[in-house]
Amino acid sequence: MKKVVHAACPHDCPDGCAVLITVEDGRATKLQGDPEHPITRGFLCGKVAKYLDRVYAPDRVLYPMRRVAAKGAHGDGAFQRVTWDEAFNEIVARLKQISSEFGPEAVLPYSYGGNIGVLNGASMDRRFFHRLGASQLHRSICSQAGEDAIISVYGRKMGTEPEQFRQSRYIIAWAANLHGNNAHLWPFIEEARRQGAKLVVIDPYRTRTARLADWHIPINPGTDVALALGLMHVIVREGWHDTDYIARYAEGFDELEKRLPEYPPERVAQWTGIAKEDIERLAREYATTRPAAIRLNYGIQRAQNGGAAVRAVCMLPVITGSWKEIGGGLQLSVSGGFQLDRAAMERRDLMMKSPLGRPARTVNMVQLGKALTELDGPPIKALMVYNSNPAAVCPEQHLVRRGLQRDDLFTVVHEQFFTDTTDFADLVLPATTFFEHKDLVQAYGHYYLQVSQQAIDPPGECQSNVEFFRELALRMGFEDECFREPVDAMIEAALASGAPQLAGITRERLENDPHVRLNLHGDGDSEPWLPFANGFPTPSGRARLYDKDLISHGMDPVASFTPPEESRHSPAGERYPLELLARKADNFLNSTFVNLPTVQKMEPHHDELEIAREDATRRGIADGDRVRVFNDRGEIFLRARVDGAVQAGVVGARLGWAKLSDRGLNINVLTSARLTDLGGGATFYSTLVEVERDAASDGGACRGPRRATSTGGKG
Ligand SMILES: Nc1nc2c(c(=O)[nH]1)N[C@H]1C(S)=C(S)[C@@H](COP(=O)(O)OP(=O)(O)OC[C@H]3O[C@@H](n4cnc5c(=O)[nH]c(N)nc54)[C@H](O)[C@@H]3O)O[C@H]1N2
Ligand SMILES: Nc1nc2c(c(=O)[nH]1)N[C@H]1C(S)=C(S)[C@@H](COP(=O)(O)OP(=O)(O)OC[C@H]3O[C@@H](n4cnc5c(=O)[nH]c(N)nc54)[C@H](O)[C@@H]3O)O[C@H]1N2
Ligand code: SF4
Ligand SMILES: [Mo]
Repeated sequence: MKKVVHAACPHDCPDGCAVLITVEDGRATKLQGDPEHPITRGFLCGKVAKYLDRVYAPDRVLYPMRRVAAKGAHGDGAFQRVTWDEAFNEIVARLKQISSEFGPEAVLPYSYGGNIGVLNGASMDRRFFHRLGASQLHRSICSQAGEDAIISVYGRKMGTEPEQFRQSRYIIAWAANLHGNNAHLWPFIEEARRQGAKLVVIDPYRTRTARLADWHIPINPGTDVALALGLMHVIVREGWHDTDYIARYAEGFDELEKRLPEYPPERVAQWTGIAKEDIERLAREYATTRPAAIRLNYGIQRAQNGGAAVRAVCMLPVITGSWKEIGGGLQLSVSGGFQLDRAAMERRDLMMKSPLGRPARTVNMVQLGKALTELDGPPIKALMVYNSNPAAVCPEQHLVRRGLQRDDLFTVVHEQFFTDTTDFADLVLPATTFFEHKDLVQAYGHYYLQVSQQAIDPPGECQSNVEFFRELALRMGFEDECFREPVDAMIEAALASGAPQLAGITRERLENDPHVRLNLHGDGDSEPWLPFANGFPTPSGRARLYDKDLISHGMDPVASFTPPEESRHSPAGERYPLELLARKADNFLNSTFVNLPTVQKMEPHHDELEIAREDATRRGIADGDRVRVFNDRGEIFLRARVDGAVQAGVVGARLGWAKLSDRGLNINVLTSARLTDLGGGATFYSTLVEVERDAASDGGACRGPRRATSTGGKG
């Protein structure tokens, strides 16, 4: 028996790929990108192309496991296999006891982007925690500053569709690592370039995209607000702005104009490290080559001033009127186009039925370390982790680990692999991959909606997030009907929001046609869609160049440049003079895929610190030396790669699993839990460090990638 199943990749990636899985006798034997999907166009990224290795990995979690060794211990002998029944009984007993002794807010869910499927990302889990009265998690670790900022200017997270980049004549990839993080936009850009378009990359790191671009502009980290305001300074000074579009569709242009004299190119050059002539040229080319599109990505908003940065960049296509043109505008996230019924999925109203009878308090996920060690109010006594690997991805790793190490903390981790976080779990529960469950999948980089079909049976005793939280709710005695809602009914409910974008899009239709574009024009028209050609979904119908609500956040209601506290422009720069780009790896997905040998081979430089020659020479560091990278929060050891992809003053390193790194710690030992100006987001890219040659290592080379020891998932 051979069949081809249509699935959709639910990993946290803008591309939302359509995946064809070949199944023979119940076993997946091949996968490929759907050639007919308008964005996937027949290819998958390198890591997901190797997905059979992940699904059938020998070290997958296949059965519920209970810790029998001290917290922190992993490998053989750390866990013992238990039945699902035993696991559920223990969880129910502990949650009930903790809720009655400390109140339900002593329970904290912790999830993020492991699976961004509509159901497995946020549905039954949220219902469960809302009904319980658990603390709410502010899911801010990735994009909150940028999301709040784009909404502040445009009213909704929408932008240029990827297909339209082929019509652009000037493309700026602004903090957008296209080859690494957004590979399916690249063919559209190549198509544009064949017709004469120019590609400009603004990134402190020389990504592969930067190397292939027509112009790479390395910018000092955290100074994009100044650059965007400087560009607007030149554009308005030269009269290249679109006065008609601004008059109709923007508010606050007068206030913006008053800011601009503070950002002449000479001054912006000092902050950004970009020559003033280049600022003039970029402004001229961007404003006068039409249509011009900006692919802005979230890298820009992981700086302390990230909210202001995204606001300022989002203003550019407003003042040039670029939103009127096919192939113009900007894309950050387009997820606001989908308008699914999230309220029906998440059921926040259930908090009123919890013992609290009110909305529970909110804990910021970026500050997990603090929450586990020194929170005001009820202490966190139970932590339920799924779709996330906080021991690797969270900043202030030492504090996070100290919290996770607490013996009085009951930690449950629902996972596919024995990650850094399962090293601290009391119970590890086996989770399905997207091959093994059904879901509805949207995207944040295009406007197509997909039903992802289940291709194979779950291996071992794996359960999806939906089924795990459904059963847990029933065993807790929650009687509400929503906990019995079948998966198909949930998909139908998500689609039944009544939004015009979803008119005529039913579950049946999605099951038969895997290439359904949202009804963007509201009338089924498949023409290119210009989201903001005729105004913005704000109360006034205009883009907010001035947003008075920002004042209550202590922000400039327009946008102005304040250097991050950890940057070379701040006093802290004297002690720790190097700005660390604590980046994602091009072939991993945050901390996912890191443990797979075939994927490790694609990422041979993962344990390196990239450093400019002059910074290395000044410190007596040669290529290949083992170096200590440190600040007040801690130290890690990496291998120096001199003349990597960074300019002087900046060093770069990659995110991976802590336990596969030297001394069992990764770069998040060095990053801070300081929050962004807007949205309470993470500031991974506002990190100062110093680097020194590690004399102790003379003769001994740094260890290469290691494999996690199997914890005997097969029991
Ligand atoms: N291969 C791969 N793909 C991924 C991921 C992954 O880990 N690996 N992660 C996924 C996730 S969770 C996300 S959120 C998306 C989005 O991914 P992004 O948020 O776009 O990814 P980053 O790589 O963090 O940032 C993009 C670029 O911004 C640059 N940058 C850093 N600081 C600054 C700055 O101050 N100014 C400017 N101009 N640029 C700066 C970085 O050097 C980087 O090249 O990618 C997704 N796709
Ligand atoms: N230094 C530094 N730190 C960063 C970043 C950075 O650029 N630099 N990026 C940040 C960003 S943008 C993000 S989004 C976060 C990402 O942080 P996380 O959302 O924690 O993402 P991952 O590290 O990919 O871990 C996701 C985990 O979910 C598991 N998983 C996958 N599917 C399922 C499922 O269906 N069910 C269950 N139960 N589990 C599943 C995977 O096996 C994986 O271990 O990291 C942040 N941390
Ligand atoms: S991770 Fe992104 S590029 Fe790779 S298959 Fe999934 S959606 Fe496509
Ligand atoms: Mo992210």
